[in-house]
Amino acid sequence: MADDAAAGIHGEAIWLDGKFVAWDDAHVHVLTHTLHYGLGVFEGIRCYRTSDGRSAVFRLSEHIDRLFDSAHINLLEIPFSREQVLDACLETLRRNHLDEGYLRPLVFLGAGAMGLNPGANPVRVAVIAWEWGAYLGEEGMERGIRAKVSSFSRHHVNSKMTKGKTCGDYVNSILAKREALVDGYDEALLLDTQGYVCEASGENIFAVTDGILYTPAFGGAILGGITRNTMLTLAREQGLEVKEEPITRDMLYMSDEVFMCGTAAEVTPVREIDRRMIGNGKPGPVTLQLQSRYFDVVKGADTSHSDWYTYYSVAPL
Ligand code: PPE
Repeated sequence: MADDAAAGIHGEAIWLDGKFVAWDDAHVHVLTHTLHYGLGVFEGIRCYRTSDGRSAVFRLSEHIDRLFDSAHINLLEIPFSREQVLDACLETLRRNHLDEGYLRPLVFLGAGAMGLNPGANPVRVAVIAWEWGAYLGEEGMERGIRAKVSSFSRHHVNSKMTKGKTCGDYVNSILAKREALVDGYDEALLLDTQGYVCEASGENIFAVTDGILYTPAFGGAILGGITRNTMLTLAREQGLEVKEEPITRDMLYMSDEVFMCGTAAEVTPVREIDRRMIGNGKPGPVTLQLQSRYFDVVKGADTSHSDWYTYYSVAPL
């Protein structure tokens, strides 16, 4: 497909509604309900080649659980079991010969009725996999990125809910991201409707001040990031004091360190926000330590969390 080719994404096979179809045959009808109204849910999952030569999906069962939670929140009944979707993820990696990469399970409403009562439309499921490098760039990963507080607020918790990874939510993320890029920044930071720091367009946010790690609480308008949970776990293990509480934008400006994290973005330092340098403008010691521990853990150099891996193998081409 021309669009996919332009994006550099192409593979062998896509799992669609219970069976594999060739990559170029994974079409949907233009009456696909989600295409019109955005009610669908998805996941983003990474897998890594580990130190011992095997490949492992990172925190697969937590991502599958969140996919089902997202569907539940949105009254979408997935016509497959958790186990079936989990197996589909592993088989999609094998069929596409990916010993490292990114998985995208997508639950969407198919064609049928139009209008805002999609009760009878089929709930469809796809699993796609591709290679994905550093989401915010290699340079950003090493030197830190420049972020801008967006003119767009994150969704209010009751305008639409915020704990599901819902397709339509990403209009808000795309508006914020494009605004940030057009204005010469790398990423957008969104405040909630009360004005407190919420999250970035596709990442959760952390700040370090006087050795204490701060991040907005799960009970706010944030997505409950699985990487966020990993960082909190690793930070506590390293004896860091962690505070999940409201953060203002000026608290970020005054922080010693700021970083963002997410499955795609992994752990990316922030060196500047709104033309204010963060700390000395370089990734700080706490960020660097957590970033390196994160990569050790996901790549299996540090196996202290062996329950976070689902190993799989890919036949050589
Ligand atoms: N907040 C948002 C809004 C978000 O989209 C993500 C993930 C996170 C936080 C971090 O969540 P987690 O991955 O569980 O740590 N964003 C996904 C989609 C990125 C995309 O461009 O597509 C991702 O990182 O996979």
